[in-house]
Amino acid sequence: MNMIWRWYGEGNDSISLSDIRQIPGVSGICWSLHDKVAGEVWEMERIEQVKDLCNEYGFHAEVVESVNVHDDIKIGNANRDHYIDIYIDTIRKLARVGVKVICYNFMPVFDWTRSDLYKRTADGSNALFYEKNAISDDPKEMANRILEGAGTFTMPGWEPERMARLDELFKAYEGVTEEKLFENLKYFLERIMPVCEECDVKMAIHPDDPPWPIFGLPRIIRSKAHIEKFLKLVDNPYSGLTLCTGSLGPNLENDIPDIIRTFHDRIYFAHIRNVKVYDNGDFIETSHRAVDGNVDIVDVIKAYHENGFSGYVRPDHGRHLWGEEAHCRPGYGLYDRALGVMYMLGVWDTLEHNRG
Ligand SMILES: [Mn+2]
Repeated sequence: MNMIWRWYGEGNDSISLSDIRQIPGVSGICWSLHDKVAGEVWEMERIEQVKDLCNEYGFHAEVVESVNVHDDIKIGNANRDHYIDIYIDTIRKLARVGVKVICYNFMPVFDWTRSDLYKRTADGSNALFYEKNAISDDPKEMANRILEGAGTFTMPGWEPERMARLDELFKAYEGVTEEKLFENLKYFLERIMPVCEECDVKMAIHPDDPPWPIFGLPRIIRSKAHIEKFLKLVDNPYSGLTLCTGSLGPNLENDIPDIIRTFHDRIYFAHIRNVKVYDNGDFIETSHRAVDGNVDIVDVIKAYHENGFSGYVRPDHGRHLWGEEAHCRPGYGLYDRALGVMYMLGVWDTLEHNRG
């Protein structure tokens, strides 16, 4: 298990690399050029800057999350080859600084979705919350709420420039069914796979969050059956998974330890987090501890351990603790994610100890 930490970059994160260095067991940084919109060229100089900065603090920079896929590729229109060429250029550049895994998603229009970014919980902490009834039928209202809640931070997947074009985007996705979206994903992967093989960079798709269709848009990576279909779509070891327990978790039919045991050899990046699902289908993000939510995190770690998992792992999100919500990114405070790292390593070390 190669424990890493998602960091948004200098001036764009409340947490510093020197803070992260003090968390036991974190060996690398998961990063991106967050000011780049999908389809934009990544300059070699900027890439090298981040890599050098991470190295300065003793971290590797082998995982990028994300290189976002342009809507034209997901829609499958005439411009897609142009944007795939740019994507290929980015893969090649990232390989030059030693990047091994690129996380991406294939969700139409919206990335992750929540109704409340700072839901107060009984113990006084707060966390990301999804209230089914609060997700209105109007995607613009949803977008405004996320943008207001995020304050001065730009949230990945919720860039104001894209949100301003919502009507246009929804119109462009008309006719893009689940089947069509799978076809467009296949086209994209078939074009980039030769470059991934040549550069030894693995693509790791992130599941849809939440794991069901929203606003009538298709979502194709949200269950064991969808994942199986995806892996067969382009059956190449360079096309694999970012297995996010927090994204699959809100659907209680998803048996996540079973999914890990089934597909472990195609999982290159593990996102680990717990969620508590209420009887009415609402859910809230909780601490990593297994008893605090519906995802059996102990069994998740066991499933990785018994398969000798040597890929990258990160705490996915965390609650906001001890007042840090005043300045941290929603879901990306320091304390709860650091506690999550220690919980995961505690389980892992115990399993290692017992094996010896
Ligand atoms: Mn995730």
